[in-house]
Amino acid sequence: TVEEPAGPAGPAAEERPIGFGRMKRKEDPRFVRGKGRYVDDVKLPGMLHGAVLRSPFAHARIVSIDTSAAEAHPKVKAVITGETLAGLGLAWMPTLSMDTQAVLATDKVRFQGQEVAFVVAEDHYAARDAIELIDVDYEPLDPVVDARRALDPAAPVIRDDLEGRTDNHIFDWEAGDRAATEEVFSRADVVVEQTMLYPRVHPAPLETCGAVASMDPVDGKLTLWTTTQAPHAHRTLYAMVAGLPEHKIRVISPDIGGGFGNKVGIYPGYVCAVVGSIVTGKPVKWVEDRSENLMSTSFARDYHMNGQIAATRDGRILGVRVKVLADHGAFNSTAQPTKYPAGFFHIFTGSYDIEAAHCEVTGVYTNKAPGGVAYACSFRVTEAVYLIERMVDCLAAELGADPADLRMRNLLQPEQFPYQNKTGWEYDSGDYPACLRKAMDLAGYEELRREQAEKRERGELMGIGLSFFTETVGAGPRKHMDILGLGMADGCELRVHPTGKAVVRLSVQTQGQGHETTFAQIVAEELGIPPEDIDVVHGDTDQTPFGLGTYGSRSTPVSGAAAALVARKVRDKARIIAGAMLEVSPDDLEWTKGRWSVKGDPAMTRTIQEIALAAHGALELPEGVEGHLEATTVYNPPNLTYPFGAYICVVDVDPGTGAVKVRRFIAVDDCGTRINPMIIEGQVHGGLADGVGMALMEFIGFDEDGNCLSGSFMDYLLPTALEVPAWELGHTVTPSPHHPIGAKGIGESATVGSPPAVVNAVLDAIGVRHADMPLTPGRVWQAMRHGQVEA
Ligand code: PCD
Repeated sequence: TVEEPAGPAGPAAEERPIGFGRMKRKEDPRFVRGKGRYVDDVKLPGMLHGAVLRSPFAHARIVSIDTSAAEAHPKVKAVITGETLAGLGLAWMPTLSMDTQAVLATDKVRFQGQEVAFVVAEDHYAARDAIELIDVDYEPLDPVVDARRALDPAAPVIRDDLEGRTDNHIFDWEAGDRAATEEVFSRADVVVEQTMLYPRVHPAPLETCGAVASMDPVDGKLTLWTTTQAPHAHRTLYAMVAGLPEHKIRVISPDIGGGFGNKVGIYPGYVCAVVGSIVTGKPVKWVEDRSENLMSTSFARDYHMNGQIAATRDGRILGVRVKVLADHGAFNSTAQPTKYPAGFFHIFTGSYDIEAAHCEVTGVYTNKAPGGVAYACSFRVTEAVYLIERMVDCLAAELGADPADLRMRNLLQPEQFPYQNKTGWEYDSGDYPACLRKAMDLAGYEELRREQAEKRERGELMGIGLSFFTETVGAGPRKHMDILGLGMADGCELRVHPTGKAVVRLSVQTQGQGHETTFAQIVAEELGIPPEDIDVVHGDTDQTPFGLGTYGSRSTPVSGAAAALVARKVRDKARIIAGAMLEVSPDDLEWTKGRWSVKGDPAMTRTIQEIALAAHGALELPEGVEGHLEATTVYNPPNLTYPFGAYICVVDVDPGTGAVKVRRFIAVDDCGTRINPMIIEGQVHGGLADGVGMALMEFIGFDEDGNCLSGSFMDYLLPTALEVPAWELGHTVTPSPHHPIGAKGIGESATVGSPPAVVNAVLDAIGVRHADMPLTPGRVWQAMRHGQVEA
């Protein structure tokens, strides 16, 4: 492993790491030259263009649809409605949560922006013009907009398509020990209760969702270029749903301009593109615009939470209990492993050594877009971290304790790992106090508190907010986790060519994380082949082994392990071949990076490149050893990995306007063994910006009729370089004991950990116990006047 040099540029070319270390991304020459190849760049001969007609109403009965004018448009090739699809058995599709979702509405529309019809035309503009020519007669119905009213007996039933449905209830779920929790609450000196909303937000990737479907009428093979984070899972689902033979489907996920959970699910537009291609016999492209993306594809969060925390007077946390009302929108298409309808929310006990915990989650339908995706979040861990980190601050306020002291007092201790938490998770490793101490030192915590006290005297509002988070990433062990029955193990293949260059084939798919670099580094670390000599192939089901895809920061924990193990298999085979080359027993050889040498005689040595050539050459191989140098593996993780971190945010609030300035942000992350520190820093920077965005400006709002108020970037505000400070990063390294290279995920840590730090800082500045995100100037101003604001 190369020492991490200072400065962002990393080592000069001649010092580039053969393995882990700071190294510029192999994919960037393509991206910075504008040579990436995205779905919308795919242009096929004779390709047609599709557009979706969407519902203007949140809830309405469809009386009739007249497509005749659209069909008469000279450039239109097909108009597809729910009725067309019903004829093919495709009007409804299964969701990731075993619910059903309308591909194109047949009976009712259930959210504003829902897909009603699909037009295929010669060009994109004609398709867009023609959807305007479709005449739909709607009979508006009362919508259910507020999840807290969804279970009112008088509330209209949204999913009357489901047999026997009389209400909007989806599921009840609980975790932890209710009785033990009641017991600790009954003997607590202090109980603090707080209601809070984690508002509906959107992943808002730079590239929206889209697909190009090409059904070859001759060989019956469907090729689908699509913005997917999970190409193999998508292929299998298309096979199951559409009844197409799986080997006749090829899903290609080319360069993807950001996923963030938005590209995990299958959207009606993809299915329509496929049907459009089957109907017209031509390739069909569908790419949604920004408003369609914000209004109809997967939202995230929307958890109404009521938390209670119990403690002793001297600040020992005893227990936590939570009730959640989860707004899942019109179709339950939340992404999470089957067993967990509330995702990994039940890790809400966070990083603290507590005696008992219990949570109850109720999911409901509302007339809003479906989704509930894990936006930069391993299945609801974001909501969990927000809940506990806000509750700890509420407790600190109640006790008059310093939030850092209170956390330090209750953090799990290094000797408690592996730690079995009270709701069923086994945390693999950690040194939490060291991490928090490091963040406090980087921040100059004590000095900041002094500065704050002085400023308070002058009427200046400065706030310091902390959060300490534990994530659970790398889903997951097959025996506990599947999505729609597909187990969450990942395949990997490695082939070393005769000249010692290699190709590694992954089941996961990068959306900007830098897999072409880091997976080459993993193989390089294990085999000593330089990363630039290792090609990473991914995102094409015809070219790669099966696996469940990239989300929940699972690529490094699962596929990263597979890549290391497949390289070790190759290394073991290389040993036998090296033995034959050197005419010694393989047992007499020892490995140093890149070569097998005779123990005690380092001159007797063969490099991995020499061995690769011999493996393909004329050398007589030992009995039982096949030629060539390659291997495959499937990795089923024994546990998830538990990255963690300590974040400190410093804000200044304008007492006149409520405007928040994030002045400093200190983030100390621990993701175990670090493959590429430069990429890790990029991941953390991105996630911190996400967190500041959610805390201060992002949310998908609705009016009382269910009109979406956040359908463009004029209303859905994303943070820019102007709203975020220069991040101050640090790290600790606590390897995962069960991962072959000790690595944990990092991709989502900062998005998960940062919102509570920002919110805690703002509330600390204005001396208010709670106000719901996003803390826009208006809300902060209101909170300063009224003491609390709930959304
Ligand atoms: N790493 C390193 N080391 C360690 C770890 C890690 O180096 N220890 C690195 C790797 O290799 C990569 C990255 O880092 O490259 C990341 O990783 P991870 O953690 O494993 O993760 P992944 O799986 O790969 O990815 C995923 C994530 C997610 S999930 C999200 S949201 C986001 C993140 O990722 N997204 C994105 N980040 C990012 N970035 C970008 N650029 N883009 C995008 O889209 Mo979800 O669930 O989907 O919601």
